[in-house]
Amino acid sequence: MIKLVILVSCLLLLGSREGKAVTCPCPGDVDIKPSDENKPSIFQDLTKLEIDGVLKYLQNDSGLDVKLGHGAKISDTIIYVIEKKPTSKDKVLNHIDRDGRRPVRESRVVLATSSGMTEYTIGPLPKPTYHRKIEYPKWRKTGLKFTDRPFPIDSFAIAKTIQREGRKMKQLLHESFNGFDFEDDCGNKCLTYDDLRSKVFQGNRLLWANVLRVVPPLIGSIYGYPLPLQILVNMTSTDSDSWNAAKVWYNGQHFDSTDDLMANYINGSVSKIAMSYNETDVYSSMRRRGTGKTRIAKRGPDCFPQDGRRYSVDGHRVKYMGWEFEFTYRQTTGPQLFDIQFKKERIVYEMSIQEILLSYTGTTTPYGSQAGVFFDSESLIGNSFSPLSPGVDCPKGASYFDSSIFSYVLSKNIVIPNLFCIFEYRDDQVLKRHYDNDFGGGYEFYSGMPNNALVLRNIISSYNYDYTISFIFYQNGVIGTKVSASGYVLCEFTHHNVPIEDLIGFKLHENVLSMFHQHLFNFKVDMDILGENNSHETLAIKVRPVTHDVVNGI
Ligand SMILES: *[C@@H]1O[C@H](CO)[C@@H](O)[C@H](O)[C@H]1NC(C)=O
Ligand SMILES: *[C@@H]1O[C@H](CO)[C@@H](O)[C@H](O)[C@H]1NC(C)=O
Ligand SMILES: *[C@@H]1O[C@H](CO)[C@@H](O)[C@H](O)[C@H]1NC(C)=O
Ligand SMILES: *[C@@H]1O[C@H](CO)[C@@H](O)[C@H](O)[C@H]1NC(C)=O
Ligand SMILES: *[C@@H]1O[C@H](CO)[C@@H](O)[C@H](O)[C@H]1NC(C)=O
Ligand SMILES: [Cu+2]
Repeated sequence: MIKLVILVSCLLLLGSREGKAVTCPCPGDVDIKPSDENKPSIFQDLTKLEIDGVLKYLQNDSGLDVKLGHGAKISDTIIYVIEKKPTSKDKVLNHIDRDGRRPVRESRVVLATSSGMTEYTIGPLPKPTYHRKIEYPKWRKTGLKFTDRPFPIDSFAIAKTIQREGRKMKQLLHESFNGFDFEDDCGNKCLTYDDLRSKVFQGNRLLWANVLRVVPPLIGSIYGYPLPLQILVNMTSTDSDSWNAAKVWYNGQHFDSTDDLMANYINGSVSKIAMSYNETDVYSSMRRRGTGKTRIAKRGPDCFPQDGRRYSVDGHRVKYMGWEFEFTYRQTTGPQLFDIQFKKERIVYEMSIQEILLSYTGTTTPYGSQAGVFFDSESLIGNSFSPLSPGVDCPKGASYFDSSIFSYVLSKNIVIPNLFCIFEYRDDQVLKRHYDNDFGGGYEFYSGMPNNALVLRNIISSYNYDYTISFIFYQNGVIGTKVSASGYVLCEFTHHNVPIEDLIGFKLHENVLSMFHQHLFNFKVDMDILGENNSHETLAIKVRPVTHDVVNGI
């Protein structure tokens, strides 16, 4: 997790672009029909028009007193989620398979208020006239209180609190970290922080912030420059101006407040540290190191359609060889596929990401050792989008698709260019083959089939991480899902004298420890093979004696 300021500047950049499929400079046509904003398909998430309709209703007709944008205070009611309310599968199938009534499109809206999180159904779309509060399920005894609210909503207030606390420590910061500080005019000596997750402890809403150096130039990342300073932000009050540091950890010592730390620092009862900073010794995986490996500058191989694309896209519906499916993008969970058919038979009703989680363990710092499990859905997977870069994220010849989504940071709908890409590629291995060897240097027959497949790709950039998610459709009816992780690891400060066997993580630089962690990706797959009545069977293997006709092995 990192200061939201960075995220917002990207959003603004992206928000200004609009358009549909981006074509590429490759030979051949691609049959793409843009989707009609006025006629979204039954599976499609909210269109721009529908998000605007819900926003207008919330602001002007609902009486819910929502506040929009940066002006909103923590105690105000703000909009966290506006997405399509899932339509029940029965109703969808009744409409698409049995010509039944088209279900009403409604939205699911989550508001963050000073008393907690509340959820509403707002409809009908695109011009809502009603809202219904959704009651909590019976198993949940209480609603989600203020202290339970997702901390990414409060990123600005957290940043302000840290800056406020940081100012009180200016002398310590300058002496310990070569003049780096949290001031607005910090120039090229600025501090920032990352945070992993908030936790509620004895009714208090708390978050450890790990102080980092911003290292110019920002090619690469701040994540790898942790300092021996961490701040426990107390976010319990509904008035963020009263948020403060409930604990401060400095160079291995704990203090109850910034004032406490500073009083002890000034009278000399604190063990100090002075971290040197060498501007030319900047380490980052995103910087080119050394000279190129090839003697002649030649480009690597590429993959592109030889005779034009073999798929077509109508709105959000893709057709490729025997395949047909629909894709959409949801604010809370990101990419979703529906109605996946092979040879005109539906085999999957829905396939989607539901959660991406991380479990962290560090060594000795409070942030690292208390990190625990972080759920990406808390900052909304769909809002952690990443436009795809043609030729890098997807091969030459891919088709790109934009999508609109509600941004809780800006309280408005934004259009994300190149959110999805589609391309056909050739895997390096054959799909099937046989060489019927006659063992005399010849063969009876050979047959082989190259493995061409269609890929629908989307990349989730959740703060420091980038998850490339691919849905792959093979010629033999197999569907593959593939996720790969890139980006930066989160790091904590480590003393150079900690023995290597005591480190829970990998040492990347003298005082930099990349914490041990695991990534877990949770997909939903609703398979409908030969109808909707699926069954599940487990086959256990048992040993039973069998008498063979052969005698003594003859
Ligand atoms: C809500 O109503 C006000 C005043 O009637 C109007 O200025 C504003 O544009 C409306 N908001 C939206 C989102 O339509
Ligand atoms: C956090 O703040 C709340 C309310 O402002 C206060 O009651 C509580 O004592 C604080 N907790 C800690 C650990 O300082
Ligand atoms: C320094 O100040 C702190 C806080 O006022 C106090 O607890 C501590 O005893 C002082 N130490 C010395 C060496 O004066
Ligand atoms: C700073 O780092 C560079 C590159 O590693 C090195 O050549 C130089 O000697 C360092 N300067 C100091 C003052 O340590
Ligand atoms: C599926 O199961 C339901 C409930 O058991 C049953 O009523 C229905 O006839 C079944 N449908 C098919 C196609 O087997
Ligand atoms: Cu990782």
